[in-house]
This record gives sequence, C-alpha cells and structure tokens, in this order.
Amino acid sequence: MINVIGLGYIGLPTALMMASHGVEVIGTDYDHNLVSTLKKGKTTFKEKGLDELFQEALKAGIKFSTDYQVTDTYIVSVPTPYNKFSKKIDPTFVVKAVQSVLEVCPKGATIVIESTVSPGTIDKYIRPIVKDKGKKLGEDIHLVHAPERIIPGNMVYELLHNNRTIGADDKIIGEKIKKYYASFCQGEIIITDIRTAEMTKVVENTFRAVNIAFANELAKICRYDNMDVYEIIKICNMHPRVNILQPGPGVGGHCISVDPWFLVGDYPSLAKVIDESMKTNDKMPDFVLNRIYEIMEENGLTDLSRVGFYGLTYKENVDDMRESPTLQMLESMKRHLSGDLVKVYDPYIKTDKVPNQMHDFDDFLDSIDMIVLLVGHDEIKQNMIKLAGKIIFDTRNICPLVGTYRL
Ligand code: SAJ
Repeated sequence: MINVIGLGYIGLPTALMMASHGVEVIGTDYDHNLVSTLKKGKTTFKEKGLDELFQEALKAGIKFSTDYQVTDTYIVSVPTPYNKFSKKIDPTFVVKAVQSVLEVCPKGATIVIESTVSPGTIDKYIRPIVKDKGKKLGEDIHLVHAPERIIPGNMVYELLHNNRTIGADDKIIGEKIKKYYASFCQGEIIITDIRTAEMTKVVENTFRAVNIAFANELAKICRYDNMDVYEIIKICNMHPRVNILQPGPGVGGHCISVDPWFLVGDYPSLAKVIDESMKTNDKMPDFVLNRIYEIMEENGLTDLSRVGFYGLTYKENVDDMRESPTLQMLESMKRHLSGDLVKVYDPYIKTDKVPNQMHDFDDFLDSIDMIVLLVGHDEIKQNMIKLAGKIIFDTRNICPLVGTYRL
C-alpha cells in the first residue's frame, strides 16, 4: 500500500492515478477541510479529466485520512516555497512530512520525495533527520526522489504520457518504485541518483523561465522601437533551429516563477543568466502597468474605474492564482493607492478575492471602457466580438480585432 502525503495539485492526481491503476492508496493531508471534501466525493480544484479520474479511483477503493499510515512506501508531495530574501528553498513542509512518516513507518520503508527540491536538499535536510531518529539509511529507511513534470491544465494526460525521472540511492529500490509509477505512466522512466534527479527538475523549469525572459526582453526592445514582436517571433520560429516562446504579462504559477531562484540562491556568483532572467520576468507586471497608463493617456481616459482586468489566474484555463501577474499588478497599484479602482473579472474565480471583482462577464464589460486581457481563457477567445468598441490592451496576443494594443 502507498501512503501519499500531501493532496494538493500534484499529490492528489498522483494518488488518484495510482489507485485507478490497481495500486492500493491512502491519501493523507493535515488539512481536515480538504480531507473531508475528498471524503464527500468532491475534488478540491478544477482540472481537465480530474473529476472522472477521481470517480475511477473511488471505485478502485482509494481512501483519505489526516493520519499517516503504517506501510512500506510513502510518496511525499508537499509544497516547497522559497525564501523571498535568501532565494533559497524553504524545506519546512518536506522536513515535517518526513519527520511524521518516521514516527510511524516500519523498518525497511521507502520514502519517495515528489516535491520539487533544490539540488542537495535531500542530503542537507532529509538524510540528517533520518539519522537523528537513529535509523540507518539503506537499511531502515530508503530514500527516493521522483519529481513530477505535469503541466496544470493538462495534468491527467501528462501524468499518463510524460517521461519521468527516479533518483534513488539503491538501484533495486529505484526499480521497485518505478513499478508503481509504471502502473500508469506510458512514458520512459529513467533511474538515476538522487542529486541528479533534484537538479534535472529545477533545470527543466529554469530552461523555460530563461526562454520566457528572452521573449519578454524582445517585447520590450520591440516596444521601444515600435516593432511587432509577435510577427518577429513568428518569422524567427520558421528557422529550423529557433523556437522562441511568447512574451506575456509576467510569469506566475508555483514552478517557473519559483524553482529557478533555488539555483540563484545556492550559486549566486555563477547563476547570472538565470538571475537576470528571473528579474526580467518579475518586472513584466510593472511594464504592463506603464503600458496601461500610456494607452489611457493616448485615448484621453483618466478614470481607472473604467478599466477592467480580464483574468486573475496565472495562466489560461486553470483556477490557480498563485504568483499570478494580475495579483502582482494589483499589489503594485495598491502601493500607489489605485489598486482598488480597476474592475477585475475571471470566470474561474467564483468568490471575491480582490476589490471590485465582478462575477458576470456582461456586467463587467458594461462597466468599463478599456479592457486589459491578462489571461487567454477559452471563454474570452470565444467571445472576442463582445469587445468591439472598447479600448483593448491584449498582453497575450489573442485578440484579432483591429486597433487592439499589444505589449
Ligand atoms: N508563459 C509565458 N510565455 C510562454 C509560456 C508561459 O509568459 O511562452 C507564462 C504563463 O503565462 C505562466 C507561466 O509562464 O504565467 C508558467 O506557465 P507554464 O504553462 O509555462 O508552466 P507551469 O508553471 O504551469 O508548469 C511548469 C511546467 N514546466 C515546464 O514546462 C518546463 C510543468 O511541466 C512542470 O511540471 C511545472 O512547471 C512544475 O510543477 O514544475
């Protein structure tokens, strides 16, 4: 039986996937509300295919609890935030979860860390707590790192199809854990050592962050000299070895806006390109704000309450607001005492999270003269025609209407 610890964005789908593929699973989370929601047969966030997967897992007998279970295999999937000042990983949740596992687990148990951790975290924080407990690594406790790669918005498909990495001290233990993942994963599963697995995960997200920063920098250069960045990227990408990503209002989510900082925090004198890239991405919300004021001025619009922000989530078709560029913009406006003036609307966020949030798309449109498209949800793509007549500032390059302002 596998005890999955932490039933959030990664732990829950992983637990459901294993359960629906014949593995006996009990999911544990310390959040009583979350566990009781799951026990009532409801999922805790929206994701394509998740509800169906949940029903299959329930039929297969998955159970949920706030207690750690006595078993031979644990998968720890708890958050790993970063310290905003030191830029280093904050391992508190992982450490606490492993400590709790160590309280109950039998001799010979395997603890799989699935949470993203910076290279060396398991050596620095996890091995010592196992030893402090008087347990011998490789005999009493086996450690594995099996980072995930799934993208919010397409998690269920990617869980089934992506290749995976398993880092283990011991090949035989690696093979044992591989079998659990292979119960559902149709991709290739590579076994390597723990440090390599830690590094690959962070490097993958850093690769994307640096490439998004490049696109964002191009957007700034093109804006400065009045060139069309999207046309330029489109043409460049016709070169067989060029694949530039898209500029946007900033980078949100809990991965690409966080993980690369681990490398900057641990290797400050070496990770220069990464550091600059993260700063470039972090400055995008302010770049967008300046552009809003410019466009307002050009159109003689002075009243911020007639401006509407479309989209609160960090990207399209998800209900996740973590580190969202819109929230960063509102935060920055609050410092200039204008944060609670603009209207805000997002079809995925049904409860009030920010001032002046509206919940009906048509009422939202009626209350504004200028709309800022910050997230490209399918809803807005299908309703573009309703924006005719408004001043439109499109930060995602999704609006085909003539006269639309872009980054
Ligand atoms: N973004 C851009 N321009 C682009 C692509 C993305 O501005 O061309 C922005 C998005 O709008 C969003 C942010 O970047 O604000 C991140 O979105 P994303 O879709 O690129 O990635 P995440 O954070 O949802 O998921 C990433 C994925 N990592 C990679 O693609 C390397 C996913 O595979 C990982 O599992 C996930 O991080 C994670 O958990 O680490």
